[in-house]
Amino acid sequence: MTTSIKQLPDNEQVLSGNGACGGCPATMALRIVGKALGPNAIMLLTPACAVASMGMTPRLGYNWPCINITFASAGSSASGIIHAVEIMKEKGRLQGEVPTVFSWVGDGGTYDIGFQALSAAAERNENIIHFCYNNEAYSNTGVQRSGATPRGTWTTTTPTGKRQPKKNMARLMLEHNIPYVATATVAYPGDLYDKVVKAKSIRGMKYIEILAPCYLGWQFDMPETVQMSRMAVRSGAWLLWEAENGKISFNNPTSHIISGKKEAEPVNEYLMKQGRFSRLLKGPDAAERMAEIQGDIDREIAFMRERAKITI
Ligand SMILES: Cc1ncc(C[n+]2csc(CCOP(=O)(O)OP(=O)(O)O)c2C)c(N)n1
Ligand code: SF4
Ligand SMILES: [Mg+2]
Repeated sequence: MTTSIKQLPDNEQVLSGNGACGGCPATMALRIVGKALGPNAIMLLTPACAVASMGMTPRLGYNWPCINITFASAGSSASGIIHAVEIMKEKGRLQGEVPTVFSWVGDGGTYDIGFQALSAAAERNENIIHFCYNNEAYSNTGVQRSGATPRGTWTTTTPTGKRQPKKNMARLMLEHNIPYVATATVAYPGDLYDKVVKAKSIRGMKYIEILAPCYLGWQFDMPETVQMSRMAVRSGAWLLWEAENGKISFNNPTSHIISGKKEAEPVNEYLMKQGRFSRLLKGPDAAERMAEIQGDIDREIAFMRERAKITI
């Protein structure tokens, strides 16, 4: 049974007065992650909105020891920290439980700039959790395209809409044969919470990616953040799944789409709600480009349906 929002614990690791935009989906997700991890954790951050949001020393918006590192080095820095704390524990220089070491990194820092170190940490099966909060762009620097930006999206570096499909980072992490990979999003907080609790209990490398619809980059009204997250899942543009030791299972409502019990909603309504697609959808080739986006989604659903049958 998925934990309900009412059952989430009261502890808060994200403090009030931090500098995130009101209603920021990444911060919303971090609150839930904090409830699952608790206070005994060390957080690593690469340059991103999450860093700009945390405030200026000596004030801090997050209730953990936080380390700001370079864009490229989340995987290697987190590896160093977990080795250090585990050795301290071994030598009796650390009392109590070894803290959870986790990276909180955007899609730019995960898909693109930090990929090499992350892939290497996964191959070494380091005992860390890498979270990617995916707002599908480099938001903190004014919305540039990333490897996570879907086809058709306007960004400042794709003014006529990105021509290429996004890559599937969670699937790439799965192919590293690590013990746990999961996807989540803010409209399903219990699902995210349960996945983080599970990840915390597993030794080795864990990767959790959270779709975070950012009103600023996606250009919709901020109160619709959760609705946008829900529409992404219902249209199949974002699939909720997890893989323990390579075995994939799907979570509701994605499981109904994968099993064929329910059809994914057509993507049009989801796209039309977002200003980042508006130029595209008003153009002369709108129907063709919308069909391309729908094609990307249908292909991914079909692929995951088949991929889930393979256990490595
Ligand atoms: C090597 C390097 N290149 C570029 C930058 C500038 N920069 C700071 S934050 C940022 C965007 C980060 O994007 P993402 O990781 O997706 O996080 P988001 O801003 O969307 O939260 C960029 C490009 C940097 N700090 N270091
Ligand atoms: S720009 Fe988007 S991701 Fe960044 S703080 Fe604002 S709402 Fe959050
Ligand atoms: Mg981003």
